[in-house]
Amino acid sequence: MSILLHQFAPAFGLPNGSPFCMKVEAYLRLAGLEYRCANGALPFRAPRRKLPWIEDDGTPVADSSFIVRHLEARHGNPLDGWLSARERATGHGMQRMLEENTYWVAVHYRWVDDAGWRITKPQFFGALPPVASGLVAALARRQLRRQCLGQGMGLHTPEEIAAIGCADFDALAAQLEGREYLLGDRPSSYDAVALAFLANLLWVQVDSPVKTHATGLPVLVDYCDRMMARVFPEYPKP
Ligand SMILES: N[C@@H](CCC(=O)N[C@@H](CS)C(=O)NCC(=O)O)C(=O)O
Repeated sequence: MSILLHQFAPAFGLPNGSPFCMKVEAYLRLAGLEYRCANGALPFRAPRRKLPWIEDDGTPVADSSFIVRHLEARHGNPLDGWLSARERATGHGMQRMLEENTYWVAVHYRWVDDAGWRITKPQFFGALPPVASGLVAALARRQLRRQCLGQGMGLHTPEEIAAIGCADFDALAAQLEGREYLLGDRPSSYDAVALAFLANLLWVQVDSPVKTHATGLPVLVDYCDRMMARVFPEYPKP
């Protein structure tokens, strides 16, 4: 068995600055699958022009959710077999919220907001030679700004974006209240999603009203800290 995970290089003191890449690596670890990382992959070389993607014994699979479904089908499903249809539905809803909505709040704070961009730019582009770095970073920022507008998040005022993000993390906190893992006392694939998005908010140096709000919710902070210690022990809390 040979699983090769193509992803961005680690950033922000996390295994990945992309929550989608970090989700797949967290899933691989939670599921106990052996894998290797091809860090520093380029999105335009990926099968769907986004990261992550994997090669599983040479078979390419793109998109973090399709990757997880593929791994379950090919290597067994040690994480989600215990879930009821209702629990699965809850996990699915939380995942869609984080990936399709909260993600764009994070894009705003990292790529559009000037203060966030000053932190983000060196993390993602600092390894390139200086002239190329400035140019590539500016082009990427313009693309992300356009995507944020096209998706609709970028059309909101800063206050509205903060309210949207805070509401998502309130919902995640309510779901985690009194639980060790997102859906109960055992981990599921949905914990890979929750961990990736929480760590990419709470453990990243980009400040925002959403991060301040989530930092004030002990249920989120505790979950993030204990899941990071369990899944990525080589990455200490900043
Ligand atoms: N639905 C995809 C989303 C992946 C995604 O948005 N990846 C971003 C990084 S977080 C990317 O590769 N962006 C590069 C680009 O759009 O050029 C998944 O779940 O894998």
